[in-house]
Amino acid sequence: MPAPRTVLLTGAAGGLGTLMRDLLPAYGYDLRLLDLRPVEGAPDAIVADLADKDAVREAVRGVDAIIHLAGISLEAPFEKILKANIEGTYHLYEAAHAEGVGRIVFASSNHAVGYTPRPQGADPLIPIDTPRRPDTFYGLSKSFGEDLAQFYWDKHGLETVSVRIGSCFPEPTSVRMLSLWMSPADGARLLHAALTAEQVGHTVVYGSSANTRLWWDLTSARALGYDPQDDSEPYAEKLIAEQGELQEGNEGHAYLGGQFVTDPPIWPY
Ligand code: NAI
Ligand code: 15L
Repeated sequence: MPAPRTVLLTGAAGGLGTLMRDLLPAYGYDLRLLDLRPVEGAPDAIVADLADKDAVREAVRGVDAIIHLAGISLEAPFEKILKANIEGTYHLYEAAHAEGVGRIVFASSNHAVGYTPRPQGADPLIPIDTPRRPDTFYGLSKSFGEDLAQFYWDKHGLETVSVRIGSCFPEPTSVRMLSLWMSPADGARLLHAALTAEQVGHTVVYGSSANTRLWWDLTSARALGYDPQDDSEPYAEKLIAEQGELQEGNEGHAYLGGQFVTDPPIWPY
């Protein structure tokens, strides 16, 4: 696939969208922005709900690829998740197929596999083909998104890289995040690799930096050309002094999904 230039970025007003719309233009992308909410500093951004099939179809028309970040990013009642993440992602894939868009990078999440026990001691890294074990309705919607992506590849030849993002924030803020953190700069590197790698079909990758305390296997991400440059380790001493090490026997520390297993943060809207 030739390097895509015009890329639709959904969820552009969100935390990750804001970070990525600052970083991705340096890779040569011309971004078209979409969100349910106005995008600060971007009066040309498309303000639309993924529920609006016609608006979604119009938004994807003429782009080379899509980075799909929009949706509910925490736990919520199933009905809300159904509309935004499940039906919304379906509308995006239908529109992309109808308009001949070749590739989508889908923001999946560690919460699609959140009930996977976290590796301890000499345990091996979690492989990319570990069975999906969603920890919330939110994680379930990401698991659906990965299946949807596989289906559109098998049925229609529409390519996707599903990125099971760990925690992409300017800095890690918890001891768990020392293992899952993806620096914004590595996030942009990974999205660029996912947009430009040859023949991805439907490829699933984990999305994090090259953390010393990594829990998962980055081989499939590296195979796309991703070469992470950051490591959360410089933050470790301070976070561990403040919060203590993760404890055996604490259910909220036992799984990849952390607190989402026991007491998930709730989508506030
Ligand atoms: P966020 O909640 O800050 O941003 C999501 C954006 O989607 C918001 O601006 C919201 O207005 C928009 N949105 C929600 N429903 C919509 C709809 N029906 N139509 C159009 N826009 C809609 O979330 P964040 O952190 O920026 O995450 C972006 C994506 O990455 C999400 O899909 C999230 O599930 C995924 N992700 C993020 C991680 C992270 O560490 N930030 C970790 C794992 C996954
Ligand atoms: C996610 O999937 C969320 O969207 C993000 O806000 C973080 O909570 C992240 O996972 C995480 O597990 O740290």
